Amino acid sequence: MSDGQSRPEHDGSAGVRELDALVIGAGVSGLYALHRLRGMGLTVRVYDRAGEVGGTWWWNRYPGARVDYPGGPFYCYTFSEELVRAWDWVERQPDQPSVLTYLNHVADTFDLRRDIQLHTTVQSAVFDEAAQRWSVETSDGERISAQFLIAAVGTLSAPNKPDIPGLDDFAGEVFHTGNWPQEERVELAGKRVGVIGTGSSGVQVIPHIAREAEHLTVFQRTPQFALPARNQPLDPELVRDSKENWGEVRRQIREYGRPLHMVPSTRSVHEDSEEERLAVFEDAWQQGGLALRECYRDLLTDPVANGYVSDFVRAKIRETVQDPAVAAKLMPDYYFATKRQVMDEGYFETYNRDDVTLVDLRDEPIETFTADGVRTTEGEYPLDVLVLATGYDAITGALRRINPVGRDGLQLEEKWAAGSRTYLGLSIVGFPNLFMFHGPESPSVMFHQFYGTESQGDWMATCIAHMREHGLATIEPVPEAEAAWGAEVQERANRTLYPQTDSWFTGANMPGKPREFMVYIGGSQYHQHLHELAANGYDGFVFEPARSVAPVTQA
Ligand code: N01
Repeated sequence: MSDGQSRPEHDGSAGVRELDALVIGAGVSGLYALHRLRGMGLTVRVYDRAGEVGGTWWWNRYPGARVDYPGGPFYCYTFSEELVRAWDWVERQPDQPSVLTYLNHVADTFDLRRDIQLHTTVQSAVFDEAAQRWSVETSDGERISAQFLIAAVGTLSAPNKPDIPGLDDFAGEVFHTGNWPQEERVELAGKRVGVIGTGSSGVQVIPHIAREAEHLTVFQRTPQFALPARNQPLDPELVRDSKENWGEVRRQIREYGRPLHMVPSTRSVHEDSEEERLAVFEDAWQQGGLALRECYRDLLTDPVANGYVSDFVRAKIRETVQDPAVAAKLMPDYYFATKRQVMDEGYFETYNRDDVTLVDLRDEPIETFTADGVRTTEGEYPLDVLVLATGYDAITGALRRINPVGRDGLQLEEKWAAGSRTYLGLSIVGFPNLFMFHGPESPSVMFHQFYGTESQGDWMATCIAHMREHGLATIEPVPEAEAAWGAEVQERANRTLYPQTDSWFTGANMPGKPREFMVYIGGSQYHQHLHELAANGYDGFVFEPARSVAPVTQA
């Protein structure tokens, strides 16, 4: 394709499959990339180690897994009115089986499966400078040469298995929420179950396990400001109106990154008296979902404002949990909402059960696992089953584990050793023709996931079309653009309280990971900027024509 022509898929002489674009991952982004790029005549193939399409929604099938954000009826691709009309969500926060069914429906609607290879892991990817293409090898020994390497690897797909002494000696069953058994049902009745982790996954799974197990012990390191999700059936009128006015709904998603009924307030907490403030908080609490985070404009920027809402939530936890000693262990002390907001359905009530024990690891750290359970500094907890709800090496982990090798043998691990460096969270200096969906320094997890995917995928498609039209073989950002982008991302984050909290947004959940804020705050501006950049000649990128012609710099 470097000469503007697609090559045939197979180069028979060398036994190497030739593609225009190789996509890693068959989740939300990978499916869109395939649909979009194949639609413009490229040869595209998607590889995924999972047994089905769906990405995170295939792996995370633990009891209680559901969209923990009021997405409905908008937890979907937005680009196709036909697709929107053909699908009906029934709940505001669809459960995992529904989302997986939806993604399978998308794969069928656009006939995607014929270009998706499942049960196949991309093991290595090396940029071949002479060929101006990526050389890729998969777990089944296939070799592929692709002009473009598209990482649709997911932001929360590289599970974090903590390094706890003795964990491998534990004789019971161990499950990670992000790698839950696919075929068989996990039988918990009559068993003593331990859960480590109280993030979104832990908070979702804990009430379900408590109802099923003989006894549940929760090992908590950081208490959470979990908010009531208040999931509910969707209002049929809202669904009908949305479908009829999809253009307008899509505009709102593009502008706000979320459904319109969740637009943040423009009011400061300091404009209200204490009584008014508490009434606003109470109203938002009753609405559920993210309403509390959005009810004043300064909750995430002003420590005093954040203190007010933090106190409000702590009081709610105290009201809900009957035993004051247990409630005390559940008091969060970081800035409210500066970890990814957790939504709950009966989480705090779970601690009122006689068959649930809460262990505060700050008071009694784990010494070791044994064959029979866990030993902390204060005692022994016998277990039959352990659930690790310990999260992910987020945003950068999945691509770092593949560790692509760019120009001059530069490994991504080395490039990102001191922190992720990208231009627009899409591309990396030294890694030509590598595009990332939801990479570090993009809005990723802080914007409507499907719209963000479509916007980035459309940008990639437009860029590739531009390259074809002009006979260009490679695209790569220039170092100055990468440095300036990184500075802007940090500067935006530093206007908020987010960087002050240890979270997976900052890499602080993974021992040894460089601390940096990995998300671009200001999603709609990002997407606007992307498309202006494409219209104005790709400022900050350098293109190379096929070998033997001088580079064209557009920085
Ligand atoms: O992971 P987390 P998660 N010893 O990193 C604890 C998305 N999601 O899987 O806070 C003891 O948030 C850790 O403690 P601490 C969503 O974006 C979406 O729950 O680091 N504890 C924390 O309590 C979410 O944010 C949905 O001190 C250890 C927990 O494990 C993201 O995925 C559902 C430990 C990890 O929490 C990740 O959520 C679920 C150790 N060594 C998730 N190591 C839906 O929308 C870690 N912890 C459906």
